[in-house]
Amino acid sequence: MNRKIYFCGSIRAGCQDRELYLRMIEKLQSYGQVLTEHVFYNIKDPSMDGMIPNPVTGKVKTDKEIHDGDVTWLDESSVVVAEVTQPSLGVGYEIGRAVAMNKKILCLFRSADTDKRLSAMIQGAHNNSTFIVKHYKEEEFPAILKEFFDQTLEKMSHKIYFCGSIRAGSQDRELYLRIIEKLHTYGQVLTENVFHYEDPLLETGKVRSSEEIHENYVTWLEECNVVVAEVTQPSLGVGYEIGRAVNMNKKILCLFRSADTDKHLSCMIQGAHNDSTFIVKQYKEEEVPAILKEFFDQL
Ligand code: 6K6
Repeated sequence: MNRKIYFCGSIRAGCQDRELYLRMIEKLQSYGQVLTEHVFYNIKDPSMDGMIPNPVTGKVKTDKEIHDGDVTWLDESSVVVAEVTQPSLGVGYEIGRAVAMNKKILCLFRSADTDKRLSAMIQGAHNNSTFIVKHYKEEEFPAILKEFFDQTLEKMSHKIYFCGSIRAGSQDRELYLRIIEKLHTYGQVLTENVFHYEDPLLETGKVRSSEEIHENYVTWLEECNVVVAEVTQPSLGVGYEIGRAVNMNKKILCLFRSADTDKHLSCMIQGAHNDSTFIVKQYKEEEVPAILKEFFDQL
């Protein structure tokens, strides 16, 4: 399963719920990979936080390394699940960052186990779709998770065909991989493997003929419902894929970084923009999450 889940729970603010967090993480594992699981397995009390050496390097992480590593995981994840009964600055910070990153968020509060009220900044962010707050008892957790992921799955079930230049120049490969990572929030990216290999001919460990590659990719194009194309580096293959996708009535998003090139976008692409099924966006990389959200929300 490709889905990456970021679980958060209090550490320095109080680790008394650690055993509960571990039981929750275990349940979460049937829905995806829990990126932060080892944090809660390793830490037994808050005084040990920041003092546990890495088993491989023998080094203890600085707070800056912990912060930067966690923010990278947060960015990689598509779903955030936070146990918010024990108020924690770190968890509040993670939730705030996650909202800004357009993640799907589930906050869980055991009102019966505390005399405190949940912060209005969390309770008030509930919107019944991307930000869910649930007051719960532990035995209700499996049903809450099922409902949350069933709804999330429905919204995240797109089959996406991503295209970017390969033989015409693969200098944007790292950018493509970052866009693909963001696309995972919305569904499965059928074509992603080819961009993971520096030499795409070795994608399957064996060299494939152009005919085999063409047939394979046209099959995926038929299967997908959405095409996202990074079109800054002009590529015959990408132009071909977009042309075929139009005839197959796919929803198409073309992304062009005008500030990073002295070329103009082909008028065959720019001129196909119709503000509904064929969208062309001039963009900067930091705008990708918001552009994708707007595009997928309209589908
Ligand atoms: C813990 C276990 C092994 O090494 C550590 C070092 N500490 C942390 N490692 C990773 N994430 C942490 C650490 N301390 C806090 N966090 C993040 O902040 C977690 O993702 C929690 O969700 C959140 C807890 O914040 P505080 O303010 O309660 O500490």
